[in-house]
Amino acid sequence: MKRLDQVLNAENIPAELELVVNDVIVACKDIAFKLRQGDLAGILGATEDENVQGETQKKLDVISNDLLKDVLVSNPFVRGVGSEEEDYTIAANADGKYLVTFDPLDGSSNIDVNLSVGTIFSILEAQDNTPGDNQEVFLQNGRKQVAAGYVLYGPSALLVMTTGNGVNIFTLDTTVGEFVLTKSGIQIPEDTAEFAINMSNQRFWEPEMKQYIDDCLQGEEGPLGKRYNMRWVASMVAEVHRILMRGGIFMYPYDNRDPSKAGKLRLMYEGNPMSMIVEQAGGASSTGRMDIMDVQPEGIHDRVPVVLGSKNEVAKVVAYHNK
Ligand code: AHM
Ligand code: MG
Repeated sequence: MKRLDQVLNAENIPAELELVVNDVIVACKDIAFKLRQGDLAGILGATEDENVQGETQKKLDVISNDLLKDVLVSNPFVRGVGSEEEDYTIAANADGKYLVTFDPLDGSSNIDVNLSVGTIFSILEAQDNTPGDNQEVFLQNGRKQVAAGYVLYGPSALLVMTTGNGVNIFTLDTTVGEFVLTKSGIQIPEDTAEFAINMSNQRFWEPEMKQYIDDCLQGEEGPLGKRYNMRWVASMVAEVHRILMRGGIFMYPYDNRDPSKAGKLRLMYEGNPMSMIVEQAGGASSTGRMDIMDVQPEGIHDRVPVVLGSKNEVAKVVAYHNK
């Protein structure tokens, strides 16, 4: 079976990029190990701090963030890092070419109940000499990503990633501590009858999204003409992975709970990397009105409405928004 480095070599990506990916993975393996230890390692529970998003940080949010940050800022090819858990972007090496953004532990409300969580990462190239502690250098749209991926810490730890040459899945072989290729050329089925959305926010959605879900709930008798099933893991990594494996549509739409936040998920740490993976697997990814990867970020922590998954179902949601 092929190891991650062998697969990346075959994709002919620059050696420096490979070394950056490698460091992300070194940190993820450590996170995977700590998650396995769980309560035995004293890592569960919350801290007393809030992150820049106004969310209480879990101990493991902080530990995972530090692991990724520490390994990446000492990589000579990294200009800077941006994290969901950091107020500002952090400078690494002035000569470094790559910018890494990450959500160190996505779905962190699942940590203390022993359910799936994940790490999401995105890699961009610096376009000029701006240092990494200036967020401007990061503010590129998702089409500029040179690599994106996630590690799903589930029953097995899986690395799912793309460098723009399709999507590969690697499984962590815990007997040797290496990710080995277990699936390649992933293709998301174009049609689906399975949606994932947090229905408790329904009253805060825009009318277009309300209408689509109302129509799904009407099943065979409704305008969409099929019976839908629903899933909600509250862990985007797990939802996206389910969609890669068997199709589906995942939505965290715009809602007006807080008018300053255009949805819950963040463009640079969640929206863009997941969109690159989904598109590379033949799926689609939209805000409901435009492709997520065409959204121009204005700030490192920008939020974005997310509708992604099976191509034909995403097209239906977009059509509701265009009506
Ligand atoms: P997080 O990055 O703080 O963990 O938040 C993102 C997560 C996603 O993984 C998931 O889709 C969503 O938040 C769940 O939200 P909710 O708690 O509203 O169900
Ligand atoms: Mg997240």
